[in-house]
Amino acid sequence: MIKRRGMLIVLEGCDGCGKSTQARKLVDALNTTPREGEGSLGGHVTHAELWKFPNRDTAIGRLIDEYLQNKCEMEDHAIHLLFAANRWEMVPCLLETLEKGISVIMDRYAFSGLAFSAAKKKKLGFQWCKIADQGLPRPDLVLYLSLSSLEMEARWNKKERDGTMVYIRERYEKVAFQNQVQAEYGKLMMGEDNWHVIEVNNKSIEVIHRNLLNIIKDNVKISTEKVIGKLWL
Ligand code: Z5A
Ligand code: MG
Repeated sequence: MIKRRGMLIVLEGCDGCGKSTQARKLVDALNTTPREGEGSLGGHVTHAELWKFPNRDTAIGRLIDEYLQNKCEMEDHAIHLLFAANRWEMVPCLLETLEKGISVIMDRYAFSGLAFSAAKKKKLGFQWCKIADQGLPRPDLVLYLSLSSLEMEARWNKKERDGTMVYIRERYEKVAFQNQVQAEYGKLMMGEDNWHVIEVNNKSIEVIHRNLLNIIKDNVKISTEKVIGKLWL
């Protein structure tokens, strides 16, 4: 019998497009989907965990949190490298989790790192931004939630974090900047076979959820048989 690993599934998109909402629902769905029979994933996914970047619980993550909340300033290259370090510090645990056959639903990953840094006015350079994340585990799927700027701004005041609603406006929550971020995401997805763009304007949470779950179901068998790849290598 083939030993299957877990899937690495990343949710990306602009601020407030519904990543955290959908990530939580996907984990719940994967953990309660019947293993066999109708509607099952054919026994390919054993269990799923929810991960999030930035991971604000580590020492590096706490620095990032202060920066995002405008409690401190940081040079653009330095904060970019901290975001990347915050991912690298979790890699051993991530690989171990996937090897155990547990899937990871990842709420933001290296693509946020690149899109947000490259969108800054004092451009850091797209290629320079890529280097710090090169070699990270490559996601099997990147689910990109595409939301218009108008709807995006309306949602900024009602965000969920760790199960509670928060009402803080963070550093990057400005429409012009988010439009530039979306343009950088556009460059990132070009030519990639693991990206799926999901239009979420005026769609209910439930409709989007079913859409995402179907994409996962279509890819689960093939992904869990493959060796995990390395990002941008
Ligand atoms: N950042 C970076 O610069 N470099 C990096 O390497 C990384 C990140 C990893 C913090 O991220 C910032 O860090 C982020 C990028 C930067 N800055 N910005 N902008 P974060 O992930 O912690 O960001 P956040 O503050 O939690 O926001 P968010 O994650 O972008 O929001 P979301 O998760 O996409 O949305 P949500 O919380 O699920 O939903 C927002 C609201 O909309 C909420 O009230 C929902 O109930 C509602 N919602 C959700 N779906 C729907 C639908 N379908 N219809 C109507 N309403 C909906
Ligand atoms: Mg979120």
